[in-house]
Amino acid sequence: MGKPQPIMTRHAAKDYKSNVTPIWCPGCGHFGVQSALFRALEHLDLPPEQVAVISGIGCSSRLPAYTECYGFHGIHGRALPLATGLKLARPELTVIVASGDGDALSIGGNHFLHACRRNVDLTCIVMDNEVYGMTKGQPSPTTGPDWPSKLAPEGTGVNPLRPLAVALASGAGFIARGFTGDPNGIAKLLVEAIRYPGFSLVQILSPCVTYRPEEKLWKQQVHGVGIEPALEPAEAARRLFADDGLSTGIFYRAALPSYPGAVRAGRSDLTAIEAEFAL
Ligand SMILES: Cc1ncc(C[n+]2csc(CCOP(=O)(O)OP(=O)(O)O)c2C)c(N)n1
Ligand code: SF4
Repeated sequence: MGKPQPIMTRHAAKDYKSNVTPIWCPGCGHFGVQSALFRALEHLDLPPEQVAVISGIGCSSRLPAYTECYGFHGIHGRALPLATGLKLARPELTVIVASGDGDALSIGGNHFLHACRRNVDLTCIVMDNEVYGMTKGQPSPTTGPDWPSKLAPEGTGVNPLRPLAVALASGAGFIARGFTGDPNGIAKLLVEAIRYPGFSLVQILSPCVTYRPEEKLWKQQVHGVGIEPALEPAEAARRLFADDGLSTGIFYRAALPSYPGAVRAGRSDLTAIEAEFAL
């Protein structure tokens, strides 16, 4: 028996990296997301031209420019409808949304709900730093009630939204959380999420070292979810409501029919469609 041969991949992580230098602050959590995404794409050996990274506006939303994949740096909060249209028109592409907690859950909150329930085969990454980083530190929907900022010196007094629970209630079938300090762990989550044949949500705790330096402590606080993904929504809901917001892993993976699949199946029976519209 000879030595086991390493599995050769055609694409290496570096092949997905563009020559645009990120302008993120040194130490920003979003660097870890970029690196994890490239590792996941390498693992899946997806040709860069078969991948589209779609974003809105925010520091997190700059990610498409830093990849060699196709991309669209769109309008604040509108990455999901853009990505949905692209996936329906070009179902052969792997479509990934790069978003922030502000982009996905504040201005884009309505689109988030409907992307979850439509179950189009997309992977939505929400880089959650519990702040609007790009516009210099305003509270976002995931900011805790007591965090003092220039806009709300005594805190907003408003309870944070729970993105994973909202996604579950809205019908998403794949729900996970990662931490940017563990790029290998996030890469594994992203591989699973991209393979999932429907809408997959990966919230990634991604510290904003400039406006929320205390988030560097997440490194000591995150912990694995320590249990296999729930298969039923009621069990997933129980876990998500008992969760402290710092556990990482896949919470829920359901077998749901994805929307483009249904559209393709419908399209294939042309005779039936013609008969339906016959005068
Ligand atoms: C229609 C519109 N409203 C507001 C803004 C200003 N704006 C740009 S980015 C942003 C928030 C970004 O926060 P987040 O998505 O959490 O990303 P981060 O910068 O923290 O990565 C806001 C409010 C805008 N560009 N367009
Ligand atoms: S402002 Fe915050 S989110 Fe934006 S690049 Fe700097 S550290 Fe990252």
